[in-house]
Parts: sequence; C-alpha cells; structure tokens
Amino acid sequence: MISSHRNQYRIVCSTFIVLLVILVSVGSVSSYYSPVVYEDPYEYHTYQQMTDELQLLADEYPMVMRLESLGTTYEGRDIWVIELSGDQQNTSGQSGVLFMGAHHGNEKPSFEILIYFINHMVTYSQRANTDDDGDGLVNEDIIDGADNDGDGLVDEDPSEDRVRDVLNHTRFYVIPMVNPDGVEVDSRKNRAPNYGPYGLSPEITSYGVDLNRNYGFQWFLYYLFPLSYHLTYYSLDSGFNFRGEHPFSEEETMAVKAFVEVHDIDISISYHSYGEFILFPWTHTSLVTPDEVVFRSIGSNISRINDYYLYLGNEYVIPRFGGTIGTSENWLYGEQGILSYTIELCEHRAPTDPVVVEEVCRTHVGVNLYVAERSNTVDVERALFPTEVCGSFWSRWLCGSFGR
Ligand SMILES: [Ca+2]
Ligand SMILES: [Ca+2]
Ligand SMILES: [Ca+2]
Ligand SMILES: [Ca+2]
Ligand SMILES: [Zn+2]
Repeated sequence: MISSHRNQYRIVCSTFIVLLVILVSVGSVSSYYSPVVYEDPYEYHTYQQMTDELQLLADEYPMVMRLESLGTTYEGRDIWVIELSGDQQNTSGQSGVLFMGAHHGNEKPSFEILIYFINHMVTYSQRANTDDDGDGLVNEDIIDGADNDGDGLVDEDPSEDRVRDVLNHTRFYVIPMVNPDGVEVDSRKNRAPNYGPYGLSPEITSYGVDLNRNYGFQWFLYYLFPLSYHLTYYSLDSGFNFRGEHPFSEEETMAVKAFVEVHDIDISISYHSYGEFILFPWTHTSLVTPDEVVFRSIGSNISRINDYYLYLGNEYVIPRFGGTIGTSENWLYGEQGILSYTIELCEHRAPTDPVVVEEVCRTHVGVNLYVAERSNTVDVERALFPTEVCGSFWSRWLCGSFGR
C-alpha cells in the first residue's frame, strides 16, 4: 500500500512537472513568435534633427527643393521655409500654397506631418511609377482617404505621377516650425521676455507670446468690445494666450508676414493639434466671408480625406461679437486675401502611438496635395461664386474691407 501511494505520488509529481515544462516552453515559444504588442513610443523630431534632415534633403534634391531661413527667433534659431516646385526658375503661371506648423510649440504632430510631407514630395517626384504595395497594380490607391481598389487597405499605393504633376503646376511654401523655441521646450508660447501687457514695465514680467494671437487684423475691436473679445484675458502677459504687446510684436509673426507679403499664395493651411476639426474665417465673428461658397467647398473635400469635422462659419461657437482676434487665419484672409484654413490634428496633442502618427502624416499628404490641385482654379471660382454678405454695416466694422 505504501509503495503504491508513493508511486501515485511520483506519477502526480512528474505529470505536474511535465505540464509545467510544456506550459513554460509553449509560453516562451508563443511569445517568441507572436507579433510585438508593445511598440516604443513615437519619437518626434527635435528642432536640430529637423534642421539636419532638411539640409540633407535640400542637398540631395536641388531640382525640386529649396531651403531658406526667414530669420531667427529670440533664442537664435532659424525659422525654415521650404520651397517645393518642379520648376525652380520660373514662377509664372503657378499657383501657390502655404503650409505652416507649430505656431504652438507643444503641438508636435503639426510639424511632424510637414516633415513627412516634404520627404514624400521629394522622393516621389524623383522616381518612376512604383507598385508601392507589391500587388501587381501601379498607383491604384492614391492618398485620398478612400480604399480605391477595395482591398481593405487605404491609400497604400500613392502616385508618383501625381506628385510630379502637382509640382509642375503649384509652388509649395512650407514652414514646419513657426515657433522652434517653443518646440525646444515643449511650450505653446514662444520664449521672448515680456515687459508687462503693453511693454511698459522696466523689468521682465514673464516669458512668451501666443503667436496665433499676435497677427494684426482688427485689433481695435478689443477696445471697442473689451468684454466680448476678452481684452483682459488676452492681454495678461503671463497667460497661456497672451497676444503680445502689439500686432506683429514677435520675430516669428513678423517673419511670416514679410514672407507672405512678397509671395503669391492662393490657399494656406495652418496646422495645430488637437481635436480633429477644420476651421476657416472668420475666427472673431460668426459672419460669413464673401468667399463662403469656395471656403465650404474646399473644406468639405478636406473633411472627406481626413474625416475631420468641418466647422461652418455661421455655426461657430462664436457669437457675432466675440471669438478670437489675432489668428493667422484671420490675417491671411482679411489682409492678404488668401483662402486660409486651420486644421486641428489628432485626438490628442501629441500621440505616442507610431501607427497613429504614421496615419495622420500620410493622410495629410493627401490633404496637402488636394489643396494644391485645387489652388490652380480658385481665382476663377472665387470670381464666379461670391457670397452676398448680410449686415453690411456691422460686417464693415468687423471685417474691414472684406466685409463688402
Ligand atoms: Ca506608387
Ligand atoms: Ca499597387
Ligand atoms: Ca486599397
Ligand atoms: Ca486612396
Ligand atoms: Zn495650436
């Protein structure tokens, strides 16, 4: 009896050990073969990494790309502008588009998608039509947000010819980091010192201006309607949204202004994060602009590509008086007549999932290409479809010469 008990005990023990060994080996085998579940967080470019990369690309692709500095920031960094065109000599007969990122330095996807875009444009412009996904078809699924060939993958075989064609008809100006000082320290504002709300203090009171409140368009409305336009809030120099001492008080906004004033630009997009929505003027009133029809048409097509929400001018969460003064969008349209959009990328300010970042980058190559194609015809469209703006007395006050 004793020995049979012992035998049973041995059998149970050895079975247990065998099971344990099987479990451990299966476990290790399966973890060896299973796809990697955890990925390292996405690493956004630093200012220096971007600068190095842009310089390399400009050296490698001089036939389509030029790199220039618009000037330097308070901390001495160059504000880079990249010009992309199929014809570097001749600018006549081409339309122009402007893309900007990182007015707010902590909104990383806004510059990342533009660095990706520049890479895409230069490499695709220089190579033969390629079957990118290796399915035997060439360029069957261009970047337009749709699965054109119905294989379950979206935008997997972008067209090289499309890039060449766009570059022959359009001149691109890309300012990936308007606010490199802010990017460097992950700050919304730039890094210049403030001397009180109006620059009257003898000592430094705080640092940084919200560059997307510093553009000069209809600032007098702050004083006419101080409560509606939250004068005290936007003039608090230590605040998150400080507008600056006066319009264009900052190196960065001055640099953008000087550049825009001497270039022909038809459409612009200023990228921010986050929220997944699209805005167009006005940002300081719910009145619509004389270009509402064209604004809506382009905006809804952008929305079809990136699946973001398009806010219509007259449904803004903005009362007729009130909203935001000093945005790039308002100045680009109101003073320069450029069809200007703001796109808030992503569900989070700086997503860390590489798959999410890759997708937003790729999708916005499609948005940028679409806008460039459309820029070839907007002059004619704007003349054909003017919008009658109601309330002309107030619109003239609120919107300057554009409030026809
Ligand atoms: Ca291709
Ligand atoms: Ca293919
Ligand atoms: Ca597909
Ligand atoms: Ca597609
Ligand atoms: Zn922003």
